[in-house]
Amino acid sequence: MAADLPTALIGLGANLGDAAQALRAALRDLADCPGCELLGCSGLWNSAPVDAQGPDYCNAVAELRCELAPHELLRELQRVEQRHGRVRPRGVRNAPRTLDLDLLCFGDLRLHTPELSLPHPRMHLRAFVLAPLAELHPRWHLPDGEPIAEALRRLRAEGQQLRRIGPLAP
Ligand code: PH2
Ligand code: MG
Ligand code: MG
Repeated sequence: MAADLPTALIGLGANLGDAAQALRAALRDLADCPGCELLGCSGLWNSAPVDAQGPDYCNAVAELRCELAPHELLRELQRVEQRHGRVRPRGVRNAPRTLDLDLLCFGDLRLHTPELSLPHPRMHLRAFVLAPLAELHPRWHLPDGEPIAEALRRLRAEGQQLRRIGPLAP
């Protein structure tokens, strides 16, 4: 696959059933998505729910090289979520889920459509996104220019708790 294609960052999360197993299986599914090549992934993180109810989450971040357009990739992510039994109860915000795959960034693209905003508009507020992302890209800067390590310090100081529990990839 051409090396100059954009890379997409995907946030993986789950807090129902065997969440760690779901994230491992989802990583294989991402590697198998048409037009996508898995470049790398973070470890597996355990995190308290942020702005949500239910059990603790498992979270991770994966990086894909991608021939698809952003909306095509979004559709692939939704297909994988559905294959993992994702349901979206009406009227419940951030309901517990068997698998959540969020498109965080697609190269440097900035996009605002009803289905998809890029970069993900809440990623700078979430240590469960930034901690795994910092493993992959420790010198990464948030879209507003803040270094990822500083953003992470800020979120941890605000009380967001998470810990690395092991590798995601075999
Ligand atoms: N996802 C949410 C809301 N809250 N909290 C944690 N710890 N991890 C998540 O993946 C998560 C969350 C909405 O998608
Ligand atoms: Mg999410
Ligand atoms: Mg989602």
